[in-house]
Amino acid sequence: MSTDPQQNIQPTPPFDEKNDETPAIGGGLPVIQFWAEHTLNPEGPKLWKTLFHKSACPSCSWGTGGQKGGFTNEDGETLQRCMKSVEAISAEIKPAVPASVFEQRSITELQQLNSMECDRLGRLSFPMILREGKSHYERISWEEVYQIAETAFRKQPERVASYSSGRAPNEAAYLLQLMMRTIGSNNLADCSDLCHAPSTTALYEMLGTKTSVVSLESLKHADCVVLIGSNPAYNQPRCMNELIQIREHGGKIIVINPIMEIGLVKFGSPAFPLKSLLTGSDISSLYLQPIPGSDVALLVGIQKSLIEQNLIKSDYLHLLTEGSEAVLEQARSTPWEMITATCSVSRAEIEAAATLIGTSKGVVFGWAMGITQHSNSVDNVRAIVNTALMTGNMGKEGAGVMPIRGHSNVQGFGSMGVTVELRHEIQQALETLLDRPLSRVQGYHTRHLIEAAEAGKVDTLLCLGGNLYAANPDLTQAKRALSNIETIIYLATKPNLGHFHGLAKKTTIVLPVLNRFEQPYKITTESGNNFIRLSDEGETHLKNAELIAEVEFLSTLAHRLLGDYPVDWRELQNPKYVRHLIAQTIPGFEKMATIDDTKEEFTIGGRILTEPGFPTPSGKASMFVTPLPNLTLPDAKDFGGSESTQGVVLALITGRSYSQFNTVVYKIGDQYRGMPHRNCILMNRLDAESAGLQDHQPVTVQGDAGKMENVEIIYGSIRPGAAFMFYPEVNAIFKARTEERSGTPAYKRVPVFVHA
Ligand SMILES: Nc1nc2c(c(=O)[nH]1)N[C@H]1C(S)=C(S)[C@@H](COP(=O)(O)OP(=O)(O)OC[C@H]3O[C@@H](n4cnc5c(=O)[nH]c(N)nc54)[C@H](O)[C@@H]3O)O[C@H]1N2
Ligand SMILES: Nc1nc2c(c(=O)[nH]1)N[C@H]1C(S)=C(S)[C@@H](COP(=O)(O)OP(=O)(O)OC[C@H]3O[C@@H](n4cnc5c(=O)[nH]c(N)nc54)[C@H](O)[C@@H]3O)O[C@H]1N2
Ligand code: SF4
Ligand SMILES: [Mo]
Repeated sequence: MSTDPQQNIQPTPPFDEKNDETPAIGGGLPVIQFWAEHTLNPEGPKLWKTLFHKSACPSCSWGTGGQKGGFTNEDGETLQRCMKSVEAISAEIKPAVPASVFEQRSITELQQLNSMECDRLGRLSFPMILREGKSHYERISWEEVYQIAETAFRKQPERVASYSSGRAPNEAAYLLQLMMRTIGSNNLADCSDLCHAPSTTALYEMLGTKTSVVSLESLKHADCVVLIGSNPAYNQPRCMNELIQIREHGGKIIVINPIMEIGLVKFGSPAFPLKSLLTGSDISSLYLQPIPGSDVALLVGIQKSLIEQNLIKSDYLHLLTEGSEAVLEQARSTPWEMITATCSVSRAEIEAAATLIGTSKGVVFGWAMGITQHSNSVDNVRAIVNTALMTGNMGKEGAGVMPIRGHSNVQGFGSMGVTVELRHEIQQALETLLDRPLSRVQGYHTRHLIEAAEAGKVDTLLCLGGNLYAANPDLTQAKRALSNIETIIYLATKPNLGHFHGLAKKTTIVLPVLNRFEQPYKITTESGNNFIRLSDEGETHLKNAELIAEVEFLSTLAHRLLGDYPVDWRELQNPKYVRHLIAQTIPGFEKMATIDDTKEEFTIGGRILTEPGFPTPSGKASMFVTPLPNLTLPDAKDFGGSESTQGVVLALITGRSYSQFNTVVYKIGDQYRGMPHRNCILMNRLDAESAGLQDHQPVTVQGDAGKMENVEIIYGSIRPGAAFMFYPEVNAIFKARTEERSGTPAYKRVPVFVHA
């Protein structure tokens, strides 16, 4: 390992096997090619118009666009629009699905479509219904939609539920929870339950806040970033610009990830065409590749080394935290052998990471699904926060903890109260607004919703976007659960697997909605960096279509159910009035009341911590001991394999390809991991060879709920013992093991048996 501070500490990450297909850098020219293909073709003008529209990028939570223009980030910097945004917009400006598709194709035929084929059908443009016993979706009038919805929502409140996905605006999110809570239901399941819920849980109990404490501006001041279980080169590409600049200023990036993601080693960014695009900029200074699910061990190792190197900020801990002694004692007393045996990263590498963290002026810790989608995910987040606190990296510029969020408004949904863990202050404010106590019955998060539905406890489900069916583990169970619900109403922009497989017992309705940049009025969204963006009015390219704004649908339904009491639901058809209620009831959102006049986009009050102190009752942060996980895998015979079956049991990571957005696949392959199609498994050569398997061989991947056949082995830069496959397809083969407190499934450590 190099000790020159300007150099990468390693020449290459430990497991960096390239295959024939993998490029030398992430990003780079293919990105420009993609832009050219999309903007120079016949849809080009429509695409440019949307890119320049003053609206927030619909894709990821990093946040781009809004009032300062489609290419501007929250720091006012331009050229901040990435090709993932183009990919998402391009999918939205497609023509409508011809009515004949639903007239001619039965539900059985529609069920043959894969994710990409569903999306490519086009935009939904009229309301439709699949009636009990019928074989086809048929067109339905809005009046009948409302009649059915009204009847369905008049069931016992505990038997009514919603699920949502973070693309709709804040105003729709707020209305959804207000309507649900007013009718007496707390069943507000949300995609964040499958995503960053463990971050929310741990951050709230430790720091008294539920989101990132770092603003984009503050991130720029960091001289070290620890990026754990997050792949922004694929999923938040503009975050890469920040990492590039931090490196250029002499800062360090530590990546912790079982897969060597090429874009996290070197990334060519179009924002820096001369210095970065072609050759790529260095990203990782140090790349650690632990066993999936072992991050707590690695972080405790870093803590141990910080203690040994005398790099702990004892005064800070004494003044600003509670519980540090037990945490330090755990690190001191955990033997190195146990740490390195659990995470399989060498002591030297762990010590190198600790030195960088402990000697930097400001460290930001960023993480995503590699941390949250584990059965010990809350401990994972706790261990990150503990490490940040021990080194005094909280409550100052250029330091802190930064969960890197998912959908473009998923954080907004949480802020608006779409959660089963409502903050006490918001509950009280809502009770004052509604002039009645809210129900105290514990609501269903997403996994509890599936279990309750399976047990026949749910009559009505409203899905505000998303794909509840395909996002869940064990698709057979998901299908069965949804088929026990009497009425399901989907609000969506595009058809997806859920509309054809997630069918209700009696009535399934699919309603076409306007997307982010087509709304007839201004709407707001919240980025992962706690910044509120205002999107201008827009229009849809779909002529004679019956698209509805989510806000209009929800307020109309609420008005039919509840009339003018306790709020005038009809007036809430205008999002401007919803913003007044938000300002009145959600802490930190006071500026929402005037945003229509001022057009001032803003950072939510109380979220960014740049001064010592925490928004907890004591003003101190709480630290918690994080037990090391026990990471055994089942035996081949537990999967029904015989002694003679050639195969290997691995910890399977399930996640995103370069060309998909969650359950929606845009392109078949993953060019940066060298995986040519969807039915591949990325494996380390050593694992394959140990089982007598080889590159490109078709194998069976067996989970505890099913198997996938003819899966092609692809050798790649993944550590031994781990493998990687694409979701949502792989969700067919494993059952949900979830983290207890947050309910988030362990999608990143799925035991599988890979055999010939
Ligand atoms: N283009 C695009 N953008 C997206 C999305 C998309 O699908 N497409 N999805 C959005 C959503 S909802 C979300 S939540 C985010 C997801 O963004 P990410 O969390 O970045 O995405 P994932 O592919 O799930 O996995 C992240 C990384 O975790 C690593 N990992 C897996 N297991 C472990 C582990 O045990 N420890 C460590 N340290 N690392 C591990 C994987 O190798 C992978 O590189 O992106 C958002 N943005
Ligand atoms: N195995 C495995 N499973 C996973 C994950 C994993 O890493 N591995 N990740 C999990 C994570 S992090 C998440 S967040 C979930 C994602 O779960 P979801 O959020 O439920 O799924 P999406 O695929 O994002 O939903 C896509 C659909 O949203 C609809 N949509 C898009 N834009 C709009 C809009 O503006 N308004 C409305 N009303 N609808 C819209 C479209 O119909 C589109 O088909 O999946 C989870 N499942
Ligand atoms: S990084 Fe995310 S928010 Fe920014 S342009 Fe790309 S997809 Fe949109
Ligand atoms: Mo997510």
